[in-house]
Amino acid sequence: MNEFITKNRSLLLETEELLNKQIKLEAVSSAIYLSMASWCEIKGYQNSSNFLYAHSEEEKMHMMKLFRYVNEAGGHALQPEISGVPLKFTSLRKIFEQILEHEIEVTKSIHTLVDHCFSNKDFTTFNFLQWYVTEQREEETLARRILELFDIIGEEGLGLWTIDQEIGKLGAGNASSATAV
Ligand code: OFO
Repeated sequence: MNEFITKNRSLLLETEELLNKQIKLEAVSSAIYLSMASWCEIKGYQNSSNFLYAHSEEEKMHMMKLFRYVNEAGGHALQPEISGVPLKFTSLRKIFEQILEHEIEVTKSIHTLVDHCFSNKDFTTFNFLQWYVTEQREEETLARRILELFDIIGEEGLGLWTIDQEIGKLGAGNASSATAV
């Protein structure tokens, strides 16, 4: 890094490290959702599969927003290495339970970053991260609403087919709000 950039970098090294960790987490989210989409597709849950393919793309976009921000702020965004992505799943319900658990972890990680930026008076990054705070609230709510479908509709008979249809509708609503961002 040249002297001008070193003197003018606006990111603390610790902040850069945390942002790179977040980049990796978003990349992992994208990879897991892609794997889930594929499993749903071969099992015949076409609407859930479409929902998850779109969700995987969204997570990639979350990763790229962070990636570009780190370099713009004078840091170095690191291409994350990902391994150990699960390829098989036990049920449609289990997939959405795993998604909720995963998103709760992502929210915690974003909050750690926000807290760190506030404590270090990095108000620019703090401000940048507010988008993620709102996004995480929406993603957790969506995963909870999908899980409610399993309890309300039940999985017997045509239950799973109906749940898959409803997931398709929730996904379509979410896609239009995502493009509005
Ligand atoms: Fe759903 O994780 Fe991105 O922000």
